[in-house]
Formats: sequence, structure tokens, C-alpha cells
Amino acid sequence: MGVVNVTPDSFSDGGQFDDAAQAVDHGRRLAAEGASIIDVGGESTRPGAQPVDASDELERVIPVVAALAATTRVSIDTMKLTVAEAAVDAGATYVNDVTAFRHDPDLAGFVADRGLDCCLMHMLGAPRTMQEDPRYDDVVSDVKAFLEERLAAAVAAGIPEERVQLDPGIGFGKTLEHNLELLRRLGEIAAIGRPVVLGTSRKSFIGRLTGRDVAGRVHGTVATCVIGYERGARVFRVHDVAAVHDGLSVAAATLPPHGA
Ligand code: HH2
Repeated sequence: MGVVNVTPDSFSDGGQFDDAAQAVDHGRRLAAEGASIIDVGGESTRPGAQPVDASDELERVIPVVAALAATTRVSIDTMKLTVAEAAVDAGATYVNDVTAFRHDPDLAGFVADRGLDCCLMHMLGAPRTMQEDPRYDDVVSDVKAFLEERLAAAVAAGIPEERVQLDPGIGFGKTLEHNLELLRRLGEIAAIGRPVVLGTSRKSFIGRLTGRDVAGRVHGTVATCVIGYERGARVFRVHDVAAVHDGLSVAAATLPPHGA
């Protein structure tokens, strides 16, 4: 899953693709590098980010979704029903909601009615405050229980279980140690039985470990994806598709099939 943020303020690529034509070119490049789905977002969820109005978000993402959907599979990264509706009308077939349908519960019914795939992600709190002293009893058990509950809510809303993917939400209300523990024990999340989506790309915990700024976190990102793959993750939401694709190709050829 290649990331295209059509925002002025995303933590790693903010301002680079806030022009629609640049965003479309970038999405096409990521598809050519091996991404099978392009995730288009118009609202940053980085720590401290301010919410964006639906009208601004629509203006940012819809032309990009429409152009990319002509040649590649598109996911819409939004928590808002109105944005998801317009993006699906423009050709998106997957809804990536970092609030797991908690922000807009009607989004679940929409995904069900339109037969879409979706990703439900764990986040503790809201982006503006989520990094202020996050605490868990046991981060992996707590995240797993949350994802099981949101999966059940999605199924109760009419979404077939096969359409749901689950994401532990790396960096969303988590300390460095929480992120590492989730990666280390990702198999416990995969044991829920749905495909696990992993979003480690260029995130600050990699910077904490390597001392690198955002642009220098590609190698650390590849390492996290290979580790995640080995522990059962199957969708990798990344900015650096070519590098991660190479890393995963080698890992997939080398490692025994999951569960073998
Ligand atoms: N991370 C970000 C945004 N959306 N979606 C899923 N499913 N998983 C993630 O880990 C995830 C996500 C944050 O990264 P990015 O989009 O690069 O930055 P920003 O939120 O600042 O736009």
C-alpha cells in the first residue's frame, strides 16, 4: 500500500503533493514500483495535527482519487463518511479509517452497503493529544481486544469478515517501547485471523532508534516491514514502495509460509 498525502502538514511528505497533478504522478510512480493499492489522504493524523473540515478534505483528495482510480486500486484514508462517499463515487474501493468507525459510526453501514474492503486501526485517544503519556495494562493484549471488538462491530453493521483488515496503529498513542512490543508480538494480532496492516513507514520511533530524520528512515522502515512480515503482517502502508517491495520479495522467498 503506497501512501499519497495530499496535505500541507503530513509528518513525512506534507506539502510535497498538495498539488493534485504532483500527487497523481507520485501515486502512479508508487504503483509502478510495486504498490497494489494507493492510499490517498487529505487530513494529517500526525501527533498534534489539527482536524480538517470535510470540504477542504474533499477538495484535496477527490481529483487525485479520480485520476488514480483509472489505472490502479485506490484506498481512501479518512474518518469521515462524506469524504468516503465522494471518494468511492470517484473510484476508491477500500476505506482506511484510523478511528475504526468510532468517529463516524455510519461509515460502517456505508462500507457494508457498497461491498468495500476496509482497514480498522487502533488509536489511543485523538491525534492532537495521543502522545501525551499513553498507558496500557499490556499493549498487545489491549490492542488485540480493541481490534476484536471493532471487528465484531463491523460485522454487526453488515460488513463480511473477509472484507476487514486490522492494524495495530503503530505510533498512534504509543511510546517507543509500545511500538516495539507490538512489532515483537505481532503474531498475537495476526492470530485474530484477519490480514494485518502495518504502518511503520518513516515514523518517529525509527528516528529514535537510528538517529535519522524523516528522509533517512527508509532502511529502518524496511527492517520493520520484514520483521512484521515474518510475524504475519500482509499489508504494508509505506511511502518508499520500491525499497520495501525489494525487502519483502527477499523475505517472502526466504521465509517459510506463515504458520508452516
Ligand atoms: N499512519 C498514518 C496515517 N494513516 N493508516 C493506517 N491504516 N495505518 C497507519 O499506521 C497510518 C494510517 C500516519 O502516517 P502518514 O499518513 O504518513 O502521516 P500523516 O498522518 O501526518 O499524514
